[in-house]
Amino acid sequence: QGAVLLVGEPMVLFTAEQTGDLQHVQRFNASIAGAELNVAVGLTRLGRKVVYLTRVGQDPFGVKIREFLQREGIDDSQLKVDPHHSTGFMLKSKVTQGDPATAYWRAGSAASALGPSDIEQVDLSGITLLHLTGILPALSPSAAQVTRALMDKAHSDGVFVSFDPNLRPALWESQEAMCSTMRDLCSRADLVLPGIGEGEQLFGVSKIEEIGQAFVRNGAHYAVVKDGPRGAYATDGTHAVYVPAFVVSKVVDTVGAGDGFAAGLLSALLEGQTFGQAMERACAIGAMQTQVVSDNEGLPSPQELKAFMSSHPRYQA
Ligand code: KDG
Repeated sequence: QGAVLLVGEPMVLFTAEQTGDLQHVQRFNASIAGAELNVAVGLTRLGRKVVYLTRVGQDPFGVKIREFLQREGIDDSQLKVDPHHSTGFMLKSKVTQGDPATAYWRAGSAASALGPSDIEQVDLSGITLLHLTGILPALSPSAAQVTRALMDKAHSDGVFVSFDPNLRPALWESQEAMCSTMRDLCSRADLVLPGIGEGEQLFGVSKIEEIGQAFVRNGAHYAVVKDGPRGAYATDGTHAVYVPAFVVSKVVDTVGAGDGFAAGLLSALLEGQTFGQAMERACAIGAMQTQVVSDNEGLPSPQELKAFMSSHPRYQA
């Protein structure tokens, strides 16, 4: 079984233990975040071999991230310690409804110092799938070069590339720069995983079918469009399938749901499931991840996934 390679920025995440504006919170709980790392955790818990490539600083946060990878069983041989930059971290507010607020300390971080030299030696021979998101190219020009170079290398080595736009306007100097880079990167992926809002921002269309078509016309072979608590839609430009989401009684925190979705989809596709089946698993894990405050603690083992899927109803319009 081939491994999955993910590249991105890991951060220590301090989640508020009390509701309210971040500047007034007195207690925070430390865990680990990072979109690609969340997907890595999800895939590993479902039994895939996963390699995570990044840089961390020579500091306690870097050590904490390495220990986390080891505990989760993620291959850390491509985790480099950069003595000249620090590990990034972030705060997240606690909410009773809606999306939480976040604040980042990641400008000039070790991961933003990733550059072409970090991937020159990377051997893709044991890799089946490369998964990247739009966060990596937002970190710095050199990290954007890494994103493109890895995608090109994957293509020439016959490695399937999946890409989640994961738009983070706060990390870009302008909306135009973000959108043009994203359209270019999305055109280079085999599979893209946008949300509805991302389709609207990148292509100016808002119906789920139109968004799927726009991403395929832009160059991806498959688009799987996420519609949050309602479900997801996949198309290759000719065929299409819509899958309703799983209903949960209460959402605790939406962050990480898209990464859970990606882990579910990719793990199932790698096992040879159809897009329809893979999207069911994706929707289930996305919903499970909304039940916890951490960005990845809701990602299930195969047993937990099975139990969830057999005990939760599906969304009905
Ligand atoms: O998708 C979840 C991520 O947003 C979170 O874990 C932190 O990578 C992160 C980011 O940049 O927001």
